[in-house]
Amino acid sequence: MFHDLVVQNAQVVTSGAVSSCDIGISQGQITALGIGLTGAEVIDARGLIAMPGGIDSHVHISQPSGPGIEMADDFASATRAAACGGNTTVMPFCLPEDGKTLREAVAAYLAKADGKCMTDVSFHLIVKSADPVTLGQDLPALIAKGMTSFKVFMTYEGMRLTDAEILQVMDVAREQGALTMVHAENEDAIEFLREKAERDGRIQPVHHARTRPVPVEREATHRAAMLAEVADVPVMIVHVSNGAALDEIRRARARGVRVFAETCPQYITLTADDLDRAGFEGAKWVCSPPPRDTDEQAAILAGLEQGAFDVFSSDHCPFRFADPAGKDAPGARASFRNIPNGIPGVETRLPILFSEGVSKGRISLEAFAALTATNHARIYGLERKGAIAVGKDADIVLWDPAQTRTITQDILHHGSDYTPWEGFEVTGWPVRTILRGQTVMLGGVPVGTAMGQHVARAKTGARP
Ligand code: DUC
Ligand code: ZN
Ligand code: ZN
Repeated sequence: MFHDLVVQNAQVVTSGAVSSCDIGISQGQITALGIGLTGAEVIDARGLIAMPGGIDSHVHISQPSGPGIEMADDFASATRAAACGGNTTVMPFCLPEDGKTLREAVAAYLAKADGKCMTDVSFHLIVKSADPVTLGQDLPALIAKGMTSFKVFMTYEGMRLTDAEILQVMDVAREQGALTMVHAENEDAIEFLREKAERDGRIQPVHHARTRPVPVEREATHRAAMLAEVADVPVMIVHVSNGAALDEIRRARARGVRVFAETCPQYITLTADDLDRAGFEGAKWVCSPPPRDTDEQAAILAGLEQGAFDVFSSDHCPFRFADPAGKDAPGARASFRNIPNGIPGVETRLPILFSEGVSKGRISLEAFAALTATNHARIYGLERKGAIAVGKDADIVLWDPAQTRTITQDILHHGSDYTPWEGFEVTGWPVRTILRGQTVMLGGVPVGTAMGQHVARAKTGARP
């Protein structure tokens, strides 16, 4: 068979194996794996590693973030950065603005993304109200359209649901074949600590981290797993930041609860000390849960090595630093409470895990593929994505495992005006990203058209 495109001589990685072979691609799909394949176009990938294109199943793009606050990325800039960081699919969240239904919000997001994306896109939903229209009409209709996962919050006034409401949402997930994702932090405990801190004049960015300590995440993680046990559904605990929360997940799994776990680059590379930089600088690292300390980093790395995590995502949630519509929001210098939560990271997620995980000998290439692509596809129902296998979309990223780079703002493509990893050195860098057979990044430069599409997903809720 003569293919449209052949990637020759790469070391090809899937979640199950590594082998030296060619990849044959026709009409945007992988049509053969073998030796000596021929095609109209040939990419010589000798010395490179071919991985499934990264799937980042936790990103925030153009999400409403409060009056006067704007995210630093729209769909064009976020997916350009994603493609340059080796990703071929991103999964942003769809959050309804006050007074809008979830279905109206989805229609608005689809319109914002349409024709702008350099990667494929597939939306999760955010359920911030357990009202009858959301539970009885919007969720079933949107799940039927392939948006088969939704996030609920245990923190943030105006977003958080009570335990009773989370159970109701989980029940819909159970009935309809969707997966519930939980942001696990105890809001009442945070507010107790936050009020005390403010009363004492502890208002600097570092107090964001000090008022969201490990126990508030540990307790909420335990509660989320218990609610999933009661509702008899699988659950995804997103952005796990510390060993105690991971232990709660392990304990729940040991008693048979189906708990998936996600962690992110910030929890293996950053600490709360980053929020303690001089003046207002620490606001650059304000995200929730906050980065912890080096012991917790070690616990998360050990979890990655031991296979305790299913997915490694960025939680890309970008704000500009020097901007009153971003980190320097009105009131942000008067209290950490008013600093928008989130950091950019969609472009740096894969190099950080490659470097900290693969290059440092902590995880195998196969585990890297599973953590960055294959498991995201399996858990969230992206049936054509996440593996280099015949019949899958030809979503591939070529890595130079020997290339060392220093991450700096000026090599990145996101809309933020800083990176939390300024000066961070990595070994291993993505050099070409291929989306459905078309190159969208070459040598660090975005190329081609905005060919990204919205991808409907299969029903979810599989056992971990
Ligand atoms: N939770 C997220 O998942 N992302 C950014 C902020 C937050 O609290
Ligand atoms: Zn969250
Ligand atoms: Zn997030």
